[in-house]
Amino acid sequence: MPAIVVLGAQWGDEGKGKATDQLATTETIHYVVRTSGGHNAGHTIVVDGEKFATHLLPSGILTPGATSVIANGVVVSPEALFRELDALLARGVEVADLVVSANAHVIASYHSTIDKVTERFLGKNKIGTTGRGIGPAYADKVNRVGVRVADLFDEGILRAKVEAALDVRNHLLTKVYNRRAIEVDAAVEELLSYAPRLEPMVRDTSLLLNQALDRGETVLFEGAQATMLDVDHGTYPFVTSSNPVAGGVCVGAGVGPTRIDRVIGVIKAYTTRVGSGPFPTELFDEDGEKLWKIGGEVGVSTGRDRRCGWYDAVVARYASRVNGLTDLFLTKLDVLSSWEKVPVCVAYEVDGVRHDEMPMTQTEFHHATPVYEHLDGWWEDISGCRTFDELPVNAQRYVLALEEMSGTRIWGVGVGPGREQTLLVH
Ligand code: 2SA
Ligand code: GDP
Ligand code: MG
Repeated sequence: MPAIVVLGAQWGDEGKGKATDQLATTETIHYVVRTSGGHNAGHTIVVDGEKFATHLLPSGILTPGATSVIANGVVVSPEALFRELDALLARGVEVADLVVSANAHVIASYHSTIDKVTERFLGKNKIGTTGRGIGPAYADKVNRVGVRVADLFDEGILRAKVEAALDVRNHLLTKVYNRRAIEVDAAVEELLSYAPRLEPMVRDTSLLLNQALDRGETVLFEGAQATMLDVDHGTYPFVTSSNPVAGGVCVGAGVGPTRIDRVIGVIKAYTTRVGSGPFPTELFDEDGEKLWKIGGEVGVSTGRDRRCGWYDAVVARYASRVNGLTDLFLTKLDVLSSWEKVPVCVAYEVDGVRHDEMPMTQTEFHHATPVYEHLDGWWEDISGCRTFDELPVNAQRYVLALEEMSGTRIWGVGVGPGREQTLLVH
């Protein structure tokens, strides 16, 4: 299987880090590639009881022998990149080789300032961003005033680009937000300071990856954020500013769609969401609190509490469709032990009309209420199960019912955060 995509099928934090790591332990992976987002991601991997969190770095950084790639579609904060690398090195981790695309856009500290100021300005209408500057950096890219990694190595070009970017930004900051202007000299100096350490990592990553695929090597594209946070296919405007869906992988890596062999959607056995925006199965009762508590639902990058709700098969079917999923990897089944009945959303009702598929408009989605089917629960602790057959029969039935409702085969099931806590279903 030379080109495999792993992506989020819900609103993020489904366990993509664990799924990526799982693949890396069962197959020889030559490259692990990030293609969208930035250090707003937080992917957790637990190896021999030791916990690691990656943000901008691909999880493959922990897989010796695999090269980690930050491709053109990513927005790169050099400051966050080095901070993350240094933290791993300080823990004595053997980090894999890392390459960064010359065409990736750069996040400077002014992007993060603008992100936070904008959120404050929006008040109760805020998106609930991570404040990492992701949206402003992608906005500069699309406005054609972005700074790319290659620009850090030519001071003249860098200065001209920063001037162009700050011209627009400073107008907004001073005239609309009533803030001080950002100084061009300070911004250029900040960005130039990263150049010497970054330069040896910079490559044409599209060429690198296509050549690797030509040789028959295995490339794993590791998604960040998720389908429902996609700027086109998610709950706009409560989304991130990139395309975390499967199609975004091709754009974000410079790899054609005909090269992708397998697309794995990672999905929790229930649902969580961070930040603002609609979430039909969200719970505001003791069940929600129980999921939050047992699931440990706290953001890996910002420490924010995640909103919790039941599994939503409409979202799963939608994710299968827009991503062309070949498999699902179902995580956190262990969290559901100890419910008499487990509700699963099979459709929505919008203004008295039943919707079996995602409603066409966001207005309808905001008004969607879940139609639940109640599946039999189980009480046993399943975190020690290592084969599908060892699961209590109701847990097996739950997995198979989800598979049927979601329309995509479930390849693996997570029963705990550890590398070994995975069951293969098929
Ligand atoms: P942004 O910062 O512009 O990308 O925010 C826009 C929306 O995207 C959501 N978002 C996320 N949702 C879940 N997990 C994310 N990563 C971290 C993690 C989150 C954390 O893996 O734990 O630590 O808080 C992530 N990144 C972006 C965000 O909540 C906004 O709704
Ligand atoms: P990602 O952003 O999709 O990589 O997911 P996060 O790392 O943000 O959040 C997933 C959380 O669930 C992490 O704390 C993981 O260690 C944990 N996790 C992943 N799979 C399982 C599982 O099957 N069971 C349990 N209990 N925890 C899991
Ligand atoms: Mg996460």
